[in-house]
Amino acid sequence: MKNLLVLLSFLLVLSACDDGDVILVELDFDDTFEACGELVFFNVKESPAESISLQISSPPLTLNDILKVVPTAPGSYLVELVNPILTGTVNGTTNLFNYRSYGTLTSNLFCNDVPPSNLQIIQDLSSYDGTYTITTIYFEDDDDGIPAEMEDINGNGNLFDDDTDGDGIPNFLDEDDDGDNVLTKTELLDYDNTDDDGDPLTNPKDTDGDGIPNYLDPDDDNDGVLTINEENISQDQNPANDYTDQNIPDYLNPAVATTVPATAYRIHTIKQTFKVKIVVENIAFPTLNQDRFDFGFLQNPKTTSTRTVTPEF
Ligand SMILES: [Ca+2]
Ligand SMILES: [Ca+2]
Ligand SMILES: [Ca+2]
Ligand SMILES: [Ca+2]
Repeated sequence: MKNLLVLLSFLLVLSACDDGDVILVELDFDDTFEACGELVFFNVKESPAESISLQISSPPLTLNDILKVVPTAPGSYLVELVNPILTGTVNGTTNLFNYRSYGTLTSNLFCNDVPPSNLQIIQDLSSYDGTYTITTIYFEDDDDGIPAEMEDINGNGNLFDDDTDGDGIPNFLDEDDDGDNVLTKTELLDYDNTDDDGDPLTNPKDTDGDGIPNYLDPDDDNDGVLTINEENISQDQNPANDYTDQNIPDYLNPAVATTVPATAYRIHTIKQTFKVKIVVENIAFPTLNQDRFDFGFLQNPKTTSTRTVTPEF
Protein backbone atom coordinates (compact mmCIF):
# COMPACT_ATOMS: atom_id res chain seq x y z
CA MET A 1 0.00 0.00 0.00
CA LYS A 2 2.77 2.39 0.95
CA ASN A 3 4.64 1.64 -2.26
CA LEU A 4 1.48 2.21 -4.26
CA LEU A 5 1.00 5.59 -2.57
CA VAL A 6 4.58 6.51 -3.37
CA LEU A 7 4.11 5.44 -6.97
CA LEU A 8 0.89 7.42 -7.24
CA SER A 9 2.49 10.51 -5.76
CA PHE A 10 5.31 10.26 -8.25
CA LEU A 11 2.93 9.84 -11.13
CA LEU A 12 1.23 13.00 -9.91
CA VAL A 13 4.56 14.76 -9.71
CA LEU A 14 5.60 13.62 -13.15
CA SER A 15 2.28 14.56 -14.71
CA ALA A 16 2.70 17.99 -13.13
CA CYS A 17 5.78 18.51 -15.32
CA ASP A 18 4.53 19.73 -18.66
CA ASP A 19 6.69 17.60 -20.90
CA GLY A 20 6.77 14.50 -18.70
CA ASP A 21 10.52 14.11 -19.27
CA VAL A 22 12.83 13.04 -16.48
CA ILE A 23 15.04 16.01 -15.70
CA LEU A 24 18.36 15.55 -14.01
CA VAL A 25 18.67 17.93 -11.11
CA GLU A 26 21.57 18.56 -8.79
CA LEU A 27 20.94 20.09 -5.41
CA ASP A 28 23.14 23.15 -5.20
CA PHE A 29 22.36 25.56 -2.37
CA ASP A 30 24.38 27.70 -0.01
CA ASP A 31 25.18 26.34 3.45
CA THR A 32 22.55 28.10 5.50
CA PHE A 33 18.86 27.42 5.96
CA GLU A 34 15.85 28.83 7.77
CA ALA A 35 13.03 27.39 9.84
CA CYS A 36 9.38 28.19 10.38
CA GLY A 37 6.19 26.70 11.74
CA GLU A 38 6.05 23.24 13.24
CA LEU A 39 8.39 22.43 11.63
CA VAL A 40 9.77 23.25 8.21
CA PHE A 41 13.42 23.77 7.38
CA PHE A 42 14.08 25.39 4.07
CA ASN A 43 16.55 27.10 1.79
CA VAL A 44 15.46 29.25 -1.14
CA LYS A 45 17.74 30.54 -3.87
CA GLU A 46 16.95 33.02 -6.61
CA SER A 47 19.03 31.99 -9.58
CA PRO A 48 17.85 29.53 -10.70
CA ALA A 49 14.69 29.82 -8.62
CA GLU A 50 14.68 26.71 -6.44
CA SER A 51 13.86 25.63 -2.93
CA ILE A 52 14.75 22.67 -0.81
CA SER A 53 12.81 21.86 2.33
CA LEU A 54 12.43 19.32 5.08
CA GLN A 55 9.05 19.21 6.77
CA ILE A 56 8.83 17.12 9.93
CA SER A 57 5.52 16.24 11.51
CA SER A 58 5.94 12.66 12.67
CA PRO A 59 6.76 12.68 15.48
CA PRO A 60 5.91 16.37 15.88
CA LEU A 61 8.91 18.59 16.42
CA THR A 62 9.35 22.27 17.22
CA LEU A 63 12.40 24.48 17.14
CA ASN A 64 12.05 24.78 20.92
CA ASP A 65 12.47 20.99 21.21
CA ILE A 66 15.75 21.28 19.35
CA LEU A 67 16.98 24.20 21.47
CA LYS A 68 15.76 22.94 24.85
CA VAL A 69 18.29 22.89 27.69
CA VAL A 70 17.98 21.43 31.19
CA PRO A 71 20.23 21.52 34.29
CA THR A 72 23.11 19.07 34.08
CA ALA A 73 22.19 17.88 37.60
CA PRO A 74 19.49 18.79 40.14
CA GLY A 75 20.24 22.24 41.53
CA SER A 76 23.08 22.90 39.09
CA TYR A 77 23.36 26.28 37.37
CA LEU A 78 24.93 24.54 34.38
CA VAL A 79 22.70 23.34 31.57
CA GLU A 80 22.95 20.98 28.62
CA LEU A 81 20.93 20.19 25.51
CA VAL A 82 18.12 17.67 25.83
CA ASN A 83 18.43 16.67 22.16
CA PRO A 84 21.97 17.23 20.85
CA ILE A 85 21.20 14.77 18.04
CA LEU A 86 17.75 14.09 16.57
CA THR A 87 17.22 11.60 13.79
CA GLY A 88 14.16 10.55 11.82
CA THR A 89 12.94 9.10 8.59
CA VAL A 90 11.91 10.82 5.39
CA ASN A 91 8.83 9.02 4.05
CA GLY A 92 7.37 11.29 1.37
CA THR A 93 4.21 11.93 3.39
CA THR A 94 4.45 12.99 7.05
CA ASN A 95 8.14 13.75 6.80
CA LEU A 96 8.78 15.40 3.51
CA PHE A 97 12.09 16.22 1.85
CA ASN A 98 11.07 18.34 -1.06
CA TYR A 99 12.76 20.03 -4.03
CA ARG A 100 10.99 22.65 -6.11
CA SER A 101 11.92 24.84 -9.01
CA TYR A 102 9.91 27.89 -9.98
CA GLY A 103 9.17 30.03 -12.99
CA THR A 104 9.15 33.16 -10.88
CA LEU A 105 10.17 33.39 -7.28
CA THR A 106 7.86 35.06 -4.83
CA SER A 107 8.74 35.94 -1.27
CA ASN A 108 7.52 34.00 1.75
CA LEU A 109 7.27 30.63 0.03
CA PHE A 110 7.02 28.72 3.28
CA CYS A 111 4.73 28.71 6.29
CA ASN A 112 2.04 31.05 4.98
CA ASP A 113 -1.60 30.56 5.84
CA VAL A 114 -2.36 31.61 2.29
CA PRO A 115 0.14 30.42 -0.37
CA PRO A 116 1.53 33.12 -2.66
CA SER A 117 -1.08 33.62 -5.42
CA ASN A 118 1.17 33.95 -8.46
CA LEU A 119 3.41 30.99 -7.61
CA GLN A 120 4.56 29.10 -10.70
CA ILE A 121 6.02 25.74 -9.76
CA ILE A 122 7.93 23.98 -12.54
CA GLN A 123 9.21 20.94 -10.68
CA ASP A 124 7.99 19.52 -7.38
CA LEU A 125 9.88 16.46 -6.25
CA SER A 126 9.70 14.61 -2.96
CA SER A 127 12.08 11.96 -1.77
CA TYR A 128 10.28 8.77 -0.81
CA ASP A 129 13.12 7.60 1.39
CA GLY A 130 15.91 8.91 3.57
CA THR A 131 17.00 9.77 7.10
CA TYR A 132 17.57 13.19 8.58
CA THR A 133 20.00 14.03 11.34
CA ILE A 134 19.71 17.29 13.26
CA THR A 135 22.87 18.01 15.22
CA THR A 136 22.96 20.90 17.68
CA ILE A 137 26.04 22.34 19.34
CA TYR A 138 25.54 24.64 22.31
CA PHE A 139 27.84 27.35 23.69
CA GLU A 140 27.54 29.74 26.60
CA ASP A 141 29.41 32.88 27.60
CA ASP A 142 29.00 35.57 30.24
CA ASP A 143 29.77 38.36 27.77
CA ASP A 144 31.57 40.19 30.57
CA GLY A 145 34.42 41.58 28.47
CA ILE A 146 36.95 38.94 29.48
CA PRO A 147 37.65 36.21 26.90
CA ALA A 148 36.72 32.76 28.22
CA GLU A 149 40.31 31.50 28.05
CA MET A 150 41.38 34.33 30.38
CA GLU A 151 38.79 33.15 32.91
CA ASP A 152 40.71 29.89 33.33
CA ILE A 153 42.19 31.25 36.57
CA ASN A 154 44.08 28.10 37.56
CA GLY A 155 45.30 27.64 33.99
CA ASN A 156 44.52 23.94 33.82
CA GLY A 157 42.55 24.17 30.57
CA ASN A 158 39.27 23.36 32.34
CA LEU A 159 36.93 26.37 32.47
CA PHE A 160 34.44 24.62 34.76
CA ASP A 161 36.63 24.41 37.87
CA ASP A 162 37.28 28.15 38.22
CA ASP A 163 34.70 29.74 40.51
CA THR A 164 36.27 32.69 42.32
CA ASP A 165 33.18 33.57 44.38
CA GLY A 166 32.06 29.98 44.93
CA ASP A 167 28.50 30.70 43.82
CA GLY A 168 28.29 27.63 41.58
CA ILE A 169 28.74 29.58 38.35
CA PRO A 170 32.19 29.13 36.80
CA ASN A 171 33.98 32.37 35.98
CA PHE A 172 33.60 32.08 32.21
CA LEU A 173 29.81 32.10 32.68
CA ASP A 174 29.77 34.44 35.69
CA GLU A 175 29.22 38.09 34.87
CA ASP A 176 30.04 38.95 38.50
CA ASP A 177 33.19 36.92 39.05
CA ASP A 178 33.94 38.00 42.60
CA GLY A 179 30.31 37.92 43.72
CA ASP A 180 30.34 41.49 45.02
CA ASN A 181 27.18 42.51 43.11
CA VAL A 182 29.20 44.82 40.88
CA LEU A 183 29.33 43.33 37.39
CA THR A 184 32.74 42.39 36.02
CA LYS A 185 32.22 44.64 32.99
CA THR A 186 31.48 47.53 35.38
CA GLU A 187 34.65 46.76 37.33
CA LEU A 188 36.60 46.82 34.04
CA LEU A 189 35.28 50.21 32.95
CA ASP A 190 37.85 52.17 34.91
CA TYR A 191 41.45 51.07 34.32
CA ASP A 192 44.99 52.40 34.38
CA ASN A 193 45.91 52.81 30.75
CA THR A 194 49.60 53.22 31.59
CA ASP A 195 50.64 51.05 28.63
CA ASP A 196 48.46 53.16 26.33
CA ASP A 197 46.96 50.10 24.58
CA GLY A 198 43.34 50.92 25.43
CA ASP A 199 42.85 47.38 26.75
CA PRO A 200 41.55 47.08 30.32
CA LEU A 201 42.60 43.43 30.42
CA THR A 202 46.31 44.18 30.34
CA ASN A 203 46.05 46.49 33.34
CA PRO A 204 42.70 46.09 35.06
CA LYS A 205 41.87 48.47 37.87
CA ASP A 206 43.19 47.44 41.29
CA THR A 207 41.88 50.22 43.54
CA ASP A 208 43.47 49.00 46.79
CA GLY A 209 46.69 47.84 45.13
CA ASP A 210 46.53 44.39 46.70
CA GLY A 211 47.49 42.69 43.45
CA ILE A 212 43.95 41.44 42.86
CA PRO A 213 42.10 43.24 40.06
CA ASN A 214 38.79 44.73 41.17
CA TYR A 215 36.71 42.29 39.16
CA LEU A 216 38.16 39.44 41.24
CA ASP A 217 38.38 41.37 44.52
CA PRO A 218 35.40 41.12 46.92
CA ASP A 219 36.71 44.10 48.98
CA ASP A 220 37.80 46.55 46.33
CA ASP A 221 38.90 49.43 48.57
CA ASN A 222 40.28 47.16 51.33
CA ASP A 223 38.34 49.04 54.01
CA GLY A 224 37.33 45.83 55.74
CA VAL A 225 33.74 46.02 54.54
CA LEU A 226 33.04 43.70 51.64
CA THR A 227 31.94 45.53 48.49
CA ILE A 228 28.65 43.60 48.47
CA ASN A 229 27.88 45.11 51.92
CA GLU A 230 28.59 48.73 50.91
CA GLU A 231 25.02 49.51 49.89
CA ASN A 232 24.57 52.61 52.00
CA ILE A 233 22.07 54.55 49.89
CA SER A 234 19.94 52.02 47.99
CA GLN A 235 19.72 48.32 48.83
CA ASP A 236 19.21 47.02 45.31
CA GLN A 237 21.98 44.41 44.85
CA ASN A 238 24.12 47.08 43.22
CA PRO A 239 26.85 48.80 45.27
CA ALA A 240 27.94 50.74 42.16
CA ASN A 241 25.15 53.30 42.68
CA ASP A 242 25.87 54.11 46.33
CA TYR A 243 27.74 57.42 46.66
CA THR A 244 28.44 59.21 49.94
CA ASP A 245 31.14 61.29 48.23
CA GLN A 246 29.60 62.18 44.86
CA ASN A 247 32.87 61.53 43.02
CA ILE A 248 33.51 57.97 44.13
CA PRO A 249 31.20 55.07 44.95
CA ASP A 250 31.41 53.85 48.55
CA TYR A 251 32.76 50.42 47.52
CA LEU A 252 35.82 52.13 46.04
CA ASN A 253 36.11 54.68 48.84
CA PRO A 254 38.16 53.48 51.82
CA ALA A 255 36.99 56.52 53.81
CA VAL A 256 33.44 55.15 53.83
CA ALA A 257 33.20 51.83 55.64
CA THR A 258 29.59 51.44 56.65
CA THR A 259 28.21 47.93 56.62
CA VAL A 260 24.78 47.39 55.12
CA PRO A 261 24.57 43.61 54.92
CA ALA A 262 23.57 42.24 51.52
CA THR A 263 20.66 39.84 51.42
CA ALA A 264 20.89 38.49 47.88
CA TYR A 265 23.04 38.08 44.79
CA ARG A 266 21.97 39.94 41.71
CA ILE A 267 20.40 38.17 38.74
CA HIS A 268 23.07 36.79 36.38
CA THR A 269 22.54 36.70 32.63
CA ILE A 270 24.25 34.04 30.51
CA LYS A 271 24.46 34.33 26.73
CA GLN A 272 23.44 31.24 24.74
CA THR A 273 24.50 30.28 21.21
CA PHE A 274 23.12 27.30 19.29
CA LYS A 275 24.56 25.90 16.07
CA VAL A 276 22.00 23.65 14.36
CA LYS A 277 23.08 21.52 11.40
CA ILE A 278 20.95 19.17 9.29
CA VAL A 279 22.04 16.42 6.93
CA VAL A 280 19.63 14.22 4.97
CA GLU A 281 21.03 10.91 3.75
CA ASN A 282 19.87 7.99 1.63
CA ILE A 283 17.49 10.24 -0.22
CA ALA A 284 15.77 8.79 -3.28
CA PHE A 285 14.47 10.84 -6.18
CA PRO A 286 14.35 9.27 -9.65
CA THR A 287 15.64 12.49 -11.17
CA LEU A 288 18.37 13.28 -8.67
CA ASN A 289 21.84 11.92 -8.85
CA GLN A 290 22.83 12.40 -5.23
CA ASP A 291 21.85 10.54 -2.10
CA ARG A 292 22.92 13.05 0.55
CA PHE A 293 22.08 16.69 1.16
CA ASP A 294 23.76 18.92 3.72
CA PHE A 295 21.56 21.87 4.67
CA GLY A 296 24.42 23.58 6.50
CA PHE A 297 23.63 25.75 9.52
CA LEU A 298 20.35 27.22 10.70
CA GLN A 299 19.89 30.96 10.60
CA ASN A 300 17.22 31.93 13.09
CA PRO A 301 16.88 34.57 15.84
CA LYS A 302 16.36 31.81 18.41
CA THR A 303 19.92 30.52 17.88
CA THR A 304 21.16 33.36 20.07
CA SER A 305 19.44 33.88 23.38
CA THR A 306 20.04 34.41 27.09
CA ARG A 307 19.12 32.63 30.29
CA THR A 308 19.16 34.04 33.79
CA VAL A 309 20.37 32.58 37.06
CA THR A 310 20.19 34.03 40.56
CA PRO A 311 22.74 32.22 42.74
CA GLU A 312 21.58 31.14 46.16
CA PHE A 313 22.83 33.65 48.72
CA1 LIG B 1 31.20 32.35 40.21
CA1 LIG C 1 33.27 36.11 34.19
CA1 LIG D 1 35.21 43.66 43.07
CA1 LIG E 1 34.28 51.66 51.11
